[in-house]
Amino acid sequence: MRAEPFRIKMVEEIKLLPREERERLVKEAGFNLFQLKIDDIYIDLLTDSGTSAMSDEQWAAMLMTKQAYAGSNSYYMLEKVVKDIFGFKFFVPVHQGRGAEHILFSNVVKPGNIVPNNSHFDTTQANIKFIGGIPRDFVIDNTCDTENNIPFGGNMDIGKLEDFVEKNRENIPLIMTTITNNTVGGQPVSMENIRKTREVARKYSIPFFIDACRFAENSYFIKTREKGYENKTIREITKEMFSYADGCTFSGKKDALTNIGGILATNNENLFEKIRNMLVVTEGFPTYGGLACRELAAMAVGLEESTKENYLEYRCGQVKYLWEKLHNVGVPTVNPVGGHAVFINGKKFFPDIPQEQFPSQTLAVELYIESGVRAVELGTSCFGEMDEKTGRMILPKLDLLRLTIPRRVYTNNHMDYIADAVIRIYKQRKEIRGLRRVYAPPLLGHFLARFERFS
Ligand code: P70
Repeated sequence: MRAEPFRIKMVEEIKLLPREERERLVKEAGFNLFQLKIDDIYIDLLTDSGTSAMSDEQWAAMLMTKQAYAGSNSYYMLEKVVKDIFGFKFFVPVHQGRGAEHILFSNVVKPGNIVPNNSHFDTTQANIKFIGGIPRDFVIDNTCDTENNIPFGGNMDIGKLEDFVEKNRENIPLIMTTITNNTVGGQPVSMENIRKTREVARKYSIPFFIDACRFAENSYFIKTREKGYENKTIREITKEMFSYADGCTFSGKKDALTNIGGILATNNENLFEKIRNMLVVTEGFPTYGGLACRELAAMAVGLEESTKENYLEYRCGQVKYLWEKLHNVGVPTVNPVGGHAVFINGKKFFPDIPQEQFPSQTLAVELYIESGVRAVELGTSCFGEMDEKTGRMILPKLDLLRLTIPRRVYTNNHMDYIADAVIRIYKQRKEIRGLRRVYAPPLLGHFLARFERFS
């Protein structure tokens, strides 16, 4: 592996609190790590969203752009790169991914409509439900067995999708695909699968949108894992991927290497008009879309940087470095490694903790106490739903802990520290007890949930 394709120009101090402090703080936080303060965290692996280190060129562009309510030059910088990378006819900037989701779904989804996706992520799911729609996942079956080692574990099950679409055509306003598939371990989606999803959408005249948060990492996996793409550039791959879609939602907080921002794009002029009209009411004028102009500039430059192959090789290489350290000693990781994070299978890590007792959330709590590292649960707390009739929880298939690696922020020494801490907990796993959830709001409950420890 090559070393990082950058030098470090500015650093930020991080501190490791004493273990007793960490014990006290996590208890006070209701064993929910979203409630901790950043100063109480040594290494923050909660998310790769909005946590990237920006480049000197991004900071320079932020300073140089002119702030304007209408017609800012950073909008035109962004327009150029968005046209080049995504290729859709129309787009608007939005404050972040969920802003795009809310505007898109408000204009195309009616109460009772069903939206198929390979896997909806939490905000996508919530925004569909918020307006009375029903999100349905069609990810391939065997990806849920985290030992399957399939190169494109994020793929849509095309057969199941087509069966479902055939029976429910009238009730499906759009089909989506999420690249990479965050819910199932950041696994990529193949070009072939995107093309076949498009074919189903075309056959039944349904619009097809891509949730493009991690499009650059997905393109890198296509280049390195899919036959026929090894000699294509990332931009060529990206262009082909988006050529199959009618539009996209995009959170710039991930692959565009910014701290805030997103876009909503479409080829449909009528839809675009509705989007723009709503944008003016809920986000802002179309040349700033809820962002300061400097943030548009950072996103424009970040998008250029995100598609450089040496950057992606470093980025995906660092995630793989951490994954190998854990996988090689038998920690039950999701395999093969995905794009933005190493995922650990909580149910396999703690075989004695029942899923109702939140094994991955338990691991997140233990990891913070052990090492000051904050990871995030993507499992029973994040995706589990309450069955209103029985009052019992509907358990999701997967219960994962995500060690999410911010872009260009931590070194491989940090990765070594994280791996050592996880391995120490793995060795003591028999002694660890699970959690009981005592509070959770109905939508996106994991952000504000509170837990108690079984003693
Ligand atoms: C993450 C964050 C955001 C996201 C996404 C996909 C595939 C849309 C969005 C919304 C959310 C998160 C989760 C746990 C902890 C902190 C943050 N994903 N589609 O980390 O985008 O956040 O810009 O509204 O992954 O995966 P936005």
